[in-house]
Amino acid sequence: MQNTVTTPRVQLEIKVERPKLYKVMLVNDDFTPREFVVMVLKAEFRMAEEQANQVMITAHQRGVCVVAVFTKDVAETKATNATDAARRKGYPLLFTTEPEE
Ligand code: TYC
Repeated sequence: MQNTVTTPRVQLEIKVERPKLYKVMLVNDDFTPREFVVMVLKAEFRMAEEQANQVMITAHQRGVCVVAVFTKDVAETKATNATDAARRKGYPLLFTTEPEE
C-alpha cells in the first residue's frame, strides 16, 4: 500500500466588513423644554451636562444636530427610546436615524 501525503492548495479567504454606521439626529421643535432635551441626552446617550447642553443648543439654532454614531440596531433603539421618553411627557421631541456616508 502506498501512503500519499497531500498539501492543501486552496486557501479560504475570509473577509470581515465593518458594519455600516448610523447617525442619531436630534430635531428641534418649539415646545419641548430645553432642560428636558438635556435630561434625555444625558440619560439615553450617557452625555455629560456640558456636552448635552451644547448638542441641544446646536439643534435649537440649526434645526438639527448629530447626537452620536452607532451600528444600525443601537442607533434605532436609542432614537426610539429617547423619542418615547418625550412622548410619555407629551412633548413632540424627535430623534431620527440616518446612514453615515
Ligand atoms: N426649541 C426648544 C425651546 O426653545 C428647545 C429644544 C432644543 C427642543 C432642541 C428640541 O431638539 C431640540 N424650548
